[in-house]
Amino acid sequence: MERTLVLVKPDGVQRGLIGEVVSRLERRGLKLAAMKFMQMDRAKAEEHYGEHVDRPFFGGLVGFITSGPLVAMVWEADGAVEIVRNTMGTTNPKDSPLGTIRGDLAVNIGRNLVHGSDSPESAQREIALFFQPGEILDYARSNDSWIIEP
Ligand code: D4T
Repeated sequence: MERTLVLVKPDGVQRGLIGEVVSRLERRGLKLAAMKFMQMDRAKAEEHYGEHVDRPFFGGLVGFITSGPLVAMVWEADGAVEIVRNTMGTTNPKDSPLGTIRGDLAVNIGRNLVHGSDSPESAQREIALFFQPGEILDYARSNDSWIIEP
């Protein structure tokens, strides 16, 4: 089953939106496989956002993501990467449709509440940055056949 990394960033924690984000992903039908409340250090943040190292917003981004606790999670579904990104909306909340997390709850690209991996390959790399293999749980969900056609 495809897995993706989701972060509720420090702005989401400070604004009391952890439950809202988790609830939207649960209600969508995604399955939670791992969850951790933690603060990222600078080295992990620079690795996580390594693709943006030459962009002008890199310093601000690393400063922001390390500024307070965040929630890191692994969610599963067939097509989890795409489903999570659709649920979150576009990177810039001002362009994000109503009904998405960012479209409903955010206004600024530098405070866009959540992160979701952008490909299955990024997801594997990012999940390994936050979780040991043994922290990702495989379990049966009793209502699976009401969410996924067997
Ligand atoms: P994240 O990684 O936070 O889920 O964002 P996205 O995957 O949707 O978008 P991204 O990698 O292009 O950007 C990473 C992160 O940088 C912030 N950002 C981005 C910013 O502050 N200013 C900018 O101009 C851009 C492009 C927002 C998300």
